[in-house]
Amino acid sequence: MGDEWQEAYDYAVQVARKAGAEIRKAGESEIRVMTKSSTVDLVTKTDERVEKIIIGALKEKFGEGTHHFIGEESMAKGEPCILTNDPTWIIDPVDGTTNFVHGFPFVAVSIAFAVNKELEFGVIYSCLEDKMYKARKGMGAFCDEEQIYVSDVKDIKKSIIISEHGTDRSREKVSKIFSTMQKILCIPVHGLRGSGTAATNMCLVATGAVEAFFEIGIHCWDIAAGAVIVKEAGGLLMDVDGKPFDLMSRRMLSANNDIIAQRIIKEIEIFHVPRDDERQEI
Ligand code: LIP
Repeated sequence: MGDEWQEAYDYAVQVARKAGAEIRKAGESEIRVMTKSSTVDLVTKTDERVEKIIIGALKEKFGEGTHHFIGEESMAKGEPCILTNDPTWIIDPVDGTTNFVHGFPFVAVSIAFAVNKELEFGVIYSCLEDKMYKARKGMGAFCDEEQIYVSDVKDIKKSIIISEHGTDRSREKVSKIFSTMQKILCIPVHGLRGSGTAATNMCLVATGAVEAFFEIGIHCWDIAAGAVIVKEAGGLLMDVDGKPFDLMSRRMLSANNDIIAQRIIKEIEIFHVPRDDERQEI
């Protein structure tokens, strides 16, 4: 693809850093909390305001008509979540909203860019840590200009695995999530972790801090940028049943290698979640 999207990539980094500064500033004042799909699926005025800042900056730079936008908060208001062949920005303005509300120090701005349904680049700014992760297809993954690589661990018993419990609190799903976590913990692995933000979790895979992260229930905007960063750091992505990665499926396993990935898949108890691109009741 050459340098066709280099300007967009560089600009996405600038916009992510600006959005992160807005989040830090907002965190110093009263945060007004609202809810979406459940009482624990939180959203704040900051999520909505920062998404408007990001999309506004991108529209100003690249025009209103040609580029499309999939943003978490726009989707929450009922906009269709359909990935077409058009240049498309996939945005989570505040990944880790619950962390943001509680002052738990992992909150990320996640911006990805796809053309012809192929992810071209991803940018994740962990704004409370002030760490800028980025990757462009075929050009490596970086954290603050230092190239990053996944772990070389192949023995699951020497791994740390990340999973999250998400926002669904139905007993059926919670029991499957925790039964899966129990089986993985008792392999045994060195540890189970979760930062509370999928984007940050994927950066932890990409830096080799952990060997894998999987989750059922995330959305395309949580993982699109992280997918590029993990792949460009030498990792791999797949569906939680081992089939090919499907950005809109709301299921994802990212790992440092296939040995670790296949061992985890054996333990995952899968439950249904509607796809991001299925018609949803508003
Ligand atoms: C979060 C995801 C995380 C998931 C949380 C939440 P948000 O995204 O990044 O993986 O477990 O439930 O969905 O809502 O903070 O942007």
